[in-house]
Amino acid sequence: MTGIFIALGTNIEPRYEHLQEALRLLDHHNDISVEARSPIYETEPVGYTDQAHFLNMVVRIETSLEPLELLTACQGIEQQLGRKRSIRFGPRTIDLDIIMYQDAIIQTDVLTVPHPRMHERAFVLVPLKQLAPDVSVPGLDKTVKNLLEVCSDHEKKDVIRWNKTDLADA
Ligand code: A4P
Ligand code: MG
Repeated sequence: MTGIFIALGTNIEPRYEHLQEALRLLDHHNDISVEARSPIYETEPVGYTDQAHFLNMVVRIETSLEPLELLTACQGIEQQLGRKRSIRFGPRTIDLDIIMYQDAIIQTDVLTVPHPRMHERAFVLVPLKQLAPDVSVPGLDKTVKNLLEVCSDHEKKDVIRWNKTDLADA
């Protein structure tokens, strides 16, 4: 069984509170329970680089929701946290991406699973490896560990373990 994984990202303060609130809302959803959470990482922005550093993490959930229903639930939580969409890849209070949904391979206008950019993103693979190093990514037939091995050192060095105590330095 592959598992169902959601990646969380935020780069608008208070970042830690945004993560906590998103986790709380996910776990309080009637049809979702958060089973495991990765450590939190502070990461350099990828894609649109002229923006603040992110906090990223990954959780494994259990849910009775179908993938599209789960997407709607995630978007509802993004809305509750005041997410405004302006620049693609730009600043966000919270982004909830469905990384994998069991062995499903989904390609529709609104949902692509596994997430189409997960395999090249250290800010997803590093936390995901903490939860599921040996899970094979559907459609790629490579494990999370293998994908991370071919990720550039440059990308990996931009993903640094973050602790709540680091708030003192903020
Ligand atoms: N969508 C399709 N597949 C999925 C999926 N598996 N999970 C659609 C969630 N959504 C999915 O997303 C745009 C559309 O993608 C949604 O309407 C949904 O139907 P969005 O969240 O509205 O916009 P976005 O996040 O700006 O776009 P996207 O494509 O999700 O961006 P990414 O790839 O998530 O990149 N750098 C660091 N260090 N850390 C980050 O977390 N995140 C991004 C966003 C860029 N750079 C980053 C980070
Ligand atoms: Mg997104």
